[in-house]
Amino acid sequence: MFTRALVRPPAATFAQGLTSADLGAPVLELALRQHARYVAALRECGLAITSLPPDPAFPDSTFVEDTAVLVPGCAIVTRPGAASRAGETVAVGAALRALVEDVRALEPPGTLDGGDVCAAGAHVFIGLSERTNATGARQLAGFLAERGFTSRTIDVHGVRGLLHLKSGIAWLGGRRLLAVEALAAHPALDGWQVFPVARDEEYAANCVLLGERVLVPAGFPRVSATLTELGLHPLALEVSEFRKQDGGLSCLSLRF
Ligand code: CIR
Repeated sequence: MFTRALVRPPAATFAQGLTSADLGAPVLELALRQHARYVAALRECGLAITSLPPDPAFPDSTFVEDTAVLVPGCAIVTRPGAASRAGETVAVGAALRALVEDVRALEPPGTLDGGDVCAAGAHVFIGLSERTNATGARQLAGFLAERGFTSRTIDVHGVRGLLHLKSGIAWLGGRRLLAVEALAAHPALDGWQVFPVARDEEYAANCVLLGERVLVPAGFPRVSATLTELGLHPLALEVSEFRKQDGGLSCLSLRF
């Protein structure tokens, strides 16, 4: 179980970040309120919070998940695939060095966004995407193997609506996964118990398991019902302003 989370509230420039969603411009005040509630929920789940100051030089810097991958005792600072986000790793790397014993870093020409990394116990699924290339995935797999984790890649290029692997898949404990239809039958998921997410609830495939609780976006009753049937406790959070910027629940924190 995680004991800590690193977060970074949205900066004044948040609306200038990257997005492919056609949902309108985010409202900063509302994003800040939603972020504060998200952080409170992490606290309610028992996590100690490290909050970095917002940085207006990086409009997407609230999506901290993309800048590092954490496993017990080790952090791997990524090389985010979008040029405008590359510098976000400086502050996150510095913060992690104060909190984690062993901090590694990916190297060029590897690129990888943490949103492409879905840890499922001792196994890790790594998405190959517009942000994560094969070199970055291979480097990460090497670091993970040193720590005893197995891994497998899943190519999500061309999967409609998926910026990252974790936009379409989440670990629910044990051998259980939540997955959008386009990924549910992927060979990498053979041997896993996959709970499919209906087309109109795909955004909720990105949820965050914290012990028996699961942070889920508000407004997706069937995903919440699936989680409840599995004996989990969904905690619904409003994240409309982050969705407008292609962000899901998981990308707003690094949990370790
Ligand atoms: C981006 O395009 O990089 C941001 N606007 C959204 C990043 C979302 N990250 C994530 O889902 N892990």
